[in-house]
Amino acid sequence: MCGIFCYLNYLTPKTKKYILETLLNGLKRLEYRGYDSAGLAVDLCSGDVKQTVIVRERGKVAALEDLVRLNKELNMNEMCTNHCGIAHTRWATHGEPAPRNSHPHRSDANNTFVVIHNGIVTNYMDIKKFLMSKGYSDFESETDTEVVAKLALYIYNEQPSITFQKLVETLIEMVDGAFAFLFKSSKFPDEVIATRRGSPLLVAIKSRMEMMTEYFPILYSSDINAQSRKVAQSGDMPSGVALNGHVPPPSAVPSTTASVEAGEFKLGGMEPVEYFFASDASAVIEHTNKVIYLEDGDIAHVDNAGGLRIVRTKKKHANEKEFRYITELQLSLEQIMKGEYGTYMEKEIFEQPESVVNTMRGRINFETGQVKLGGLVEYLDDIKRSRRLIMIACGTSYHSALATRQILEELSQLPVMVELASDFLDRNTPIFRDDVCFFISQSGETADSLMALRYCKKRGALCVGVTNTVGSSISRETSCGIHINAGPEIGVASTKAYTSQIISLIMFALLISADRISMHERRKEIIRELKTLPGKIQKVLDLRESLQELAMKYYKEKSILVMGRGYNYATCLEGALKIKEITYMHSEGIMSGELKHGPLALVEPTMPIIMVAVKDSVYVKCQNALEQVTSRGGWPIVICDEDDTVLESIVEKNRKSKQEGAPITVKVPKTVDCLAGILTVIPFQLLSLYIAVANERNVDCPRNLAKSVTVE
Ligand code: UD2
Ligand code: GLU
Ligand code: MG
Repeated sequence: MCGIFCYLNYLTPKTKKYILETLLNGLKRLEYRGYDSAGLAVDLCSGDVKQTVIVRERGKVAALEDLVRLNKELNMNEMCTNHCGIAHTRWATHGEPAPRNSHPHRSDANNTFVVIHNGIVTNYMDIKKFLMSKGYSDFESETDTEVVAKLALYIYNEQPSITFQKLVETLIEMVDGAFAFLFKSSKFPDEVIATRRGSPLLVAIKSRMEMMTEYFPILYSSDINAQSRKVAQSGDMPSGVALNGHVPPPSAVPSTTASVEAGEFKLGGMEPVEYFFASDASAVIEHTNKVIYLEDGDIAHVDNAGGLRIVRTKKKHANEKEFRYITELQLSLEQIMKGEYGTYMEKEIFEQPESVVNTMRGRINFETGQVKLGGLVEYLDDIKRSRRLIMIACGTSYHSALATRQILEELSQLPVMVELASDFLDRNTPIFRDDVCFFISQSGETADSLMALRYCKKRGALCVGVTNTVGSSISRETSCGIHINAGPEIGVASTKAYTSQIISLIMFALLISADRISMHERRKEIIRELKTLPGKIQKVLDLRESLQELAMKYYKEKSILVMGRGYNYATCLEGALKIKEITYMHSEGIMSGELKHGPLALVEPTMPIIMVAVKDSVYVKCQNALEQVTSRGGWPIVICDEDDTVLESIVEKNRKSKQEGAPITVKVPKTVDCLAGILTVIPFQLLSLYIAVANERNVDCPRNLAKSVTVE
């Protein structure tokens, strides 16, 4: 994830100072989307040929701002009548945070093509090899993005008469993965092309002219040529927005500023106009409230006459919408920052269908069942030869280790230890050269985990990192590892990083067992389920209203007990941790096999209890635990499979009259045992959020806690 911002002024003279400030402010609004480095590209407007200048810096936007101020090439007073500037704030997936890896990336030393990117190009290695074979070898970064800039130049050099739009159309056909791209080129001065597949992007329009239409028509490149011929022949130009034979939507009012020329929809024409491209509306709202949200496959082009058009290669299906809405934003900046969500935590919870895909992107081939973790390739044989695996972490990351321990044992056939970093160090735990130690940390800076890492390294163990932060201490100090690529997590209570950590560790388990014939069916089943996981996560998120109801039932309570076992024991601990962290309510995750050894004494009709039980190998035991609880007057809520009726009837049987009407179950989609924890933890993420909101807690910054615990 990252922030993309572009400012384009056409026939609206602005100083370079204004342009740079606009770009930097836009980036600051998007900083929550990525903040390990930033960069921008602007043109020198005084010469005959516009020269593009790139400025990039590691760290936050403020660091870039300082560097811009010191830049001798940039003349702050220079007037630019027409200009296109692009800017980026990064959250690295490929290549450590460093100026050379920051965006914009360029095609060559002349900055002929510059590009900014949000997402992951999964076939960048193949593209790189191809480009190298064609003599394009001056790569300056380790990113997946740079190949795209070089590919643009390659396509241009092959067909020097190609249009900018055709060039980008050709290029994106060659790129796999997810992206939002912005292209700028000295071959096409004052123009910009924006396109997306899987990453968000919008274009905002600021014009003196009143825009009467709510619709912006789409052009199809497959029929642009045919249409131009037709218009030329007939000689009379349609006056409305009926383009290329497309019938405008019923209530469309012809726009006063839109004109149709040779089959192209133009906005602006010879009128002054300013455009903004951005990853989200927070960056543009201070300039204009007219926004078009681009969709996957859209290519938005602002040409050097200030015209905007949105082109798609071809129509995919007959009833495809042939226009984009021009949305009038009515939101305040504060509202937009977090999108439709009240807090970052909520946003991050709801991002999970997307973040889990990013974790798997380019790593699982769902057709062949192959799993590839680029970061572990060289060490895989060493790992397979090891004597045991030790997972060391703190807090939520520790729970992700617990959640995956069983599948790791099953698939690797190695003993797996799970350790809290602080306790591991307290014990001076014996570590040997043939141990493989995993250090799991969202930030990659967790002090206890980092110290445990140094301890293990000194003793000769192979150290493997699992972190969300490229360039972090754990990422750098481990020999190898997996970046979980969940995107930046701002809320102090970890949510999407947890589910992505689990997926990363499961991918590792799949990888290490790839050549075991006996595991074949099991692996296949897990891979099949990983594919359907995003949809199932969405289904759990759709339960939000009933969880809100549940929160209203519980928010005044003093304590909540959470019980489960097997794969779902980790969910209980993580669920209870979420409740503690942000609601300040006492909560305890209880291994239900331990009930008789103490916790059962807590059970009484007024004690809030949540039990987790899905149909896996411990289901019958969970059923027994539920009987034990209900027979002592306990009246738990059960998180279970969607087709489960048995557990419900057990609770129902013991229902007291005063409990009439209250919900009994939270039903989640069925999946394979080792992935169920991802689906069962989400109700707890939501429940704790709603309880915290009901108690007016500061959800994103709970008292006494910090996002990244860099002190002992
Ligand atoms: C990586 C690289 C990419 C390219 C590609 C080759 C990064 C961030 N990504 O993407 O540039 O070389 O592989 O296919 O540069 N690592 C640690 N500790 C950690 C996490 C990762 O040492 O905690 C190492 C890992 O061993 C690898 C590199 O960092 O050398 C990148 O790991 P990754 O998970 O981003 O790997 P991949 O294949 O997705
Ligand atoms: N994959 C690109 C990089 O690592 C873009 C990451 C982002 O979306 O910020 O540079
Ligand atoms: Mg490393």
